[in-house]
Amino acid sequence: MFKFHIFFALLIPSALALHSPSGSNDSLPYLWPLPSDFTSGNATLSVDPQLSLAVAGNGGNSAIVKAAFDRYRGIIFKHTSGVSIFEQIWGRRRTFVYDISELKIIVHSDSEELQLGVDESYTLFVSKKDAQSIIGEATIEAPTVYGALRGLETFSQLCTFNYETKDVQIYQAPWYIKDSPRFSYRGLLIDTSRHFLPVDVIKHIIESMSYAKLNVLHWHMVDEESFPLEVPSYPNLWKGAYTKHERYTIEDAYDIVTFAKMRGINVMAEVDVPGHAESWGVGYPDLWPSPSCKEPLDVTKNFTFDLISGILTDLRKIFPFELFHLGGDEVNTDCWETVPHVKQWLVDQNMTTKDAYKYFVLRAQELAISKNWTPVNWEETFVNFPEGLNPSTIVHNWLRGGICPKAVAHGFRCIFSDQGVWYLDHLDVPWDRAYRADPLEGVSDFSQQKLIIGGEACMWGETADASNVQQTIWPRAATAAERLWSKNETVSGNITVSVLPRLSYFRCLLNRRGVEAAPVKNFYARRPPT
Ligand code: CP6
Repeated sequence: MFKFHIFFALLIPSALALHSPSGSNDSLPYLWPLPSDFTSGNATLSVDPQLSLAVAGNGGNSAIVKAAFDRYRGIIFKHTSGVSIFEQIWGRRRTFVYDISELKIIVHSDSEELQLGVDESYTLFVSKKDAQSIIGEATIEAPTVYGALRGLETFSQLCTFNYETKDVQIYQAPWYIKDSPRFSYRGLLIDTSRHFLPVDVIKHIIESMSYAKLNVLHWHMVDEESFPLEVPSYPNLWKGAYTKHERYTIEDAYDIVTFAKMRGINVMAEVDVPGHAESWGVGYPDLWPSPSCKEPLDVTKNFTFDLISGILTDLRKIFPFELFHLGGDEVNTDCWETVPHVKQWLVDQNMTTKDAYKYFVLRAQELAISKNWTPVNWEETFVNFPEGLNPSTIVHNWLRGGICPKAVAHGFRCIFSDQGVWYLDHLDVPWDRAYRADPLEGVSDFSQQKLIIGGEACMWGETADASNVQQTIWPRAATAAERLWSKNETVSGNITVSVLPRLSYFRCLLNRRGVEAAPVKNFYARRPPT
């Protein structure tokens, strides 16, 4: 009987791990997001806290790889660094012979160019060096440094601290992982207009995004409530900040972009026009059509477009990502018709207010394109004037009803952010509804599917600031992250059994790494009994 139990305790977890890798079992670790292809075994390997890095390939000497290795060493060996107090007090030396003392990272390309569609694939081997294994103990191989970063994240998730033996172990070895993302655009929106987010908070969000393999920070920088950003060409704009302290200098923005690049994350800036821009007029009241009509911005003046051009020129110098978001959502033009000079201009131009809205968006697009940017616009622009938009436009979905199938049928690229599933300020969306969402829903044609570049979870700032932003983002942004990285099949079957334990594990992993992720089944996601 005793033997029987031991036998099953040892056998069952690894058997389950082999046949149902995303299934529920007690044997750790769980990977999030799930790699696209992998096999594992049933060996346990220990990892040397003095783990060293060996690099190879044209890109092996990248500072991005070295810095990432140092960061991940800090994460993996949280418990084993420094002089052991155990040894000091109990006088015993706990000596280990480690299976893995070196991590080899092979990066083929020396290009550190980070743009949409950069190759993020990697392979990761972890095996004991013995007669059976030809290939090294722990090896990441990737075409680019950014693939290597994704591989490092996966490697760190394989490493777990064993509290009995007090060393870091890798279970279920040997591992062979071959991984690449399902979508190239895997975003998270933050909004620094409704509440200011300090630079360190933004960096913490970026760091946590890298744990879930998200790769675009969509920075909705300014809006009607505040304009926190320094624009050197128009220095009065940030008079629209809440206070002198709630501001980002150009250096801050550059710092954030650089911090993100080190983690393989692009920063897409958004300047939302012509609606959502009231705060601009605090510094430049001429942008307001009238004192009682503060948005949409004054469509009649060249000054409006000169200023937008100036912002785009300044931002181009510090945002290398090819995508720039021009907003264009929720434009209510009613008050344009009540301001005499705007009304007269509409008559002179023979334009309706809708024509003028289109004229504004297209002129802003032309400015962005002339500065070598690809414009992204919220879906209302496509709904209102699908024929006018520049063909390079990326349509950004946010309303319910699925605009992406229509946008890609028109030949536009599209980003999925349906508010019914991926709006993080909608606290009543349970994790499984967010998880079931599929950016490709309603698109069956393969060439049209290709135009859906990915999706984005949106953390609007009305109800989130530095005090609660991380616990509102996580864990639900992680559901979007897995749907955007892993194969679509992870959603099939009973996800409460096949996904929930792994998601819960990931949210605790976030907590262990200092990210204030909320419980998966939080109280506000549950309706009170009726
Ligand atoms: N701000 C801007 C917002 C929203 C949008 N644009 C928004 C609208 C509805 C909901 C959440 C956010 N706060 N500029 C829409 C894209 Cl439910």
